[in-house]
Amino acid sequence: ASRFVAGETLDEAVDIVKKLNEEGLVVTLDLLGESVTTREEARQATDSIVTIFDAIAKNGVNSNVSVKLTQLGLDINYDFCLENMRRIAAKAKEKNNFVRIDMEDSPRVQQTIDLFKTLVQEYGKEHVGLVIQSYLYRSESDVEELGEMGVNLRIVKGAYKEPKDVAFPDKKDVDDNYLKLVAMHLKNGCYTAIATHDENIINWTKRFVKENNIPDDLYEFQMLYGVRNGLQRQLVAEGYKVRVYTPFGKDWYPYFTRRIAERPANALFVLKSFFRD
Ligand code: FMN
Repeated sequence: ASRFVAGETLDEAVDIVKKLNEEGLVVTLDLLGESVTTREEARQATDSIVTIFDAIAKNGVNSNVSVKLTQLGLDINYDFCLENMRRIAAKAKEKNNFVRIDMEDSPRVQQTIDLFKTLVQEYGKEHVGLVIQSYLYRSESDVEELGEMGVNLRIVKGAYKEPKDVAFPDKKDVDDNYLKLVAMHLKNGCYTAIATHDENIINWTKRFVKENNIPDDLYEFQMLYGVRNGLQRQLVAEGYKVRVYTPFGKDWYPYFTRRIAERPANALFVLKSFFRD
């Protein structure tokens, strides 16, 4: 397996989940793939994702699943995508597990939120969660509204190239908004995943939960597989819950491209991974 991807097959990925679990980390598995253009591809992705929940249950590993709606046909047809997501959410519920919908680029945000709300009504907030990006101006009002529903959110900075009429162009504003969104959601008593490798934000969160007596079962840290491995394990040693976002599969290109955009030094690791098997 390469530095950022846990193999091409579900079996390889499950083996990696076992190893991560042994180190005290929990996992969210992600079948690589996005922006599909045919119903056939979207149906296949849906079938494969349903199978992930069976493999998690069968192997008794601690993992949930993250998905992207453009992998499930959002760009083809909203109702078709909703039907695919219903199959996935039903499976998550059947296995008493959880599916989180990743957030993609800004033209898809409204549809993603609408679809998510429908799923929460049908399957319950224990089984479906969403991602909110702190670089978007709209996110504060989204978190306010989603907070009233009491849903589980992962807060991220945002990984897509966005125009400045929708997203803060300055890093400082993105970071400030991140803290604001985390504080809002936790104070609303809602489960919050703090997904970042930014130690300033992580340290701020540690202080915030202590000062505000936020219970341990209301939040977790999340990081990407292969990124800041030492920090992931250090947080586990300190007693925090840490979930590793672990992608697997063949369609790794767009995922790698975003990782290189975030940190050009990652390019070397990506290049090296071409020369391994
Ligand atoms: N970015 C998105 O735009 N949508 C996502 O759904 C998303 N999920 C993420 C999940 C995890 C666990 C992590 C750690 C990051 C995720 N990101 C996502 C990427 C972040 O937006 C960001 O680009 C990346 O974490 C680098 O910024 P950092 O300084 O916060 O680590």
